[in-house]
Amino acid sequence: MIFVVGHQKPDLDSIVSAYAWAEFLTKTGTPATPKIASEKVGAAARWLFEKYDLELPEFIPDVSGQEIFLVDHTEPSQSPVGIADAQVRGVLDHHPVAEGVDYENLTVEMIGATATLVAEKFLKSEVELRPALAGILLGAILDDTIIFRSPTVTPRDKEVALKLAKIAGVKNLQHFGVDIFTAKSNWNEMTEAEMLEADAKEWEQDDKLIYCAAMETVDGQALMARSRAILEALRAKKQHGGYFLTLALVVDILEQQSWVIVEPEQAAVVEAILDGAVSEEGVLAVPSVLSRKKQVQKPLLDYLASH
Ligand SMILES: [Mn+2]
Repeated sequence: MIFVVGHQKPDLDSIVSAYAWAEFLTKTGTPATPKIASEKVGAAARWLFEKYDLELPEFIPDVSGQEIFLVDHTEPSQSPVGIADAQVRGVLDHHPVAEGVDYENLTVEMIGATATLVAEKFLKSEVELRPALAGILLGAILDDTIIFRSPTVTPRDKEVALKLAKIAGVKNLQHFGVDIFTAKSNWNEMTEAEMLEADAKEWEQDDKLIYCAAMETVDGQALMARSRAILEALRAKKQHGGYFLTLALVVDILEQQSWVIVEPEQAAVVEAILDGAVSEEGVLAVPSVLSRKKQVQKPLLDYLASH
């Protein structure tokens, strides 16, 4: 039995790709079971699987001694616990391959979602792609590409998405995408401290530790009405976590409008990499910033390396 599993911060792409790829492997003669590398599953995944009446994969606490197939990452630090003692039988991913890994049967393509790769495997084969599976694969593509708005999207993702929509009977991709992001935008159920933990990345440059939370929403105004409380949570996080800088990127995916929330005392660092001035309330509107990786992480670390 092969376990198909994604990374430890399981997003839709990671969970859905594992689910669908395990089905493909099983139907082509290699028994496989999907797993999730975290106990915490986001609201969007719960919503999507429920919509299609599918059962979410179970949590696998440790993959030591198991045969596994990795999806949506290669970075060992993101892999399930026990990865060093597992046999990796293959990889499907759309991120640059991590340095130093040497996995067999590696398929990595720079497209918008791993789910696109998985869907293509079905579409190019004789294996039946049932409507529910097409539905969750489509959902993962729409989520990972921010409904085709992310700079990472390619024509292949769109082409595959249209085919999946036909199979799943989805008439309006935009509406389906908004439904997913609405399911994900359960910020009103969270405290500001919880909001900072939901989708966070940590980076380090010259011993300076940075914490950057991202919050995607379909109602930026409602979320930004809480910016003062978010700023307080950022201050507390910085103090307790020993960070050089803590910041939050709020993205309204419908209006394609973003904001950075940061302590006004740290305005200089943010203003060095993004246009505009941080307000006294610690807010900077950044209309064209949709990608934390490309538009915040890289310029910020480059800036800190040279200052
Ligand atoms: Mn992905």
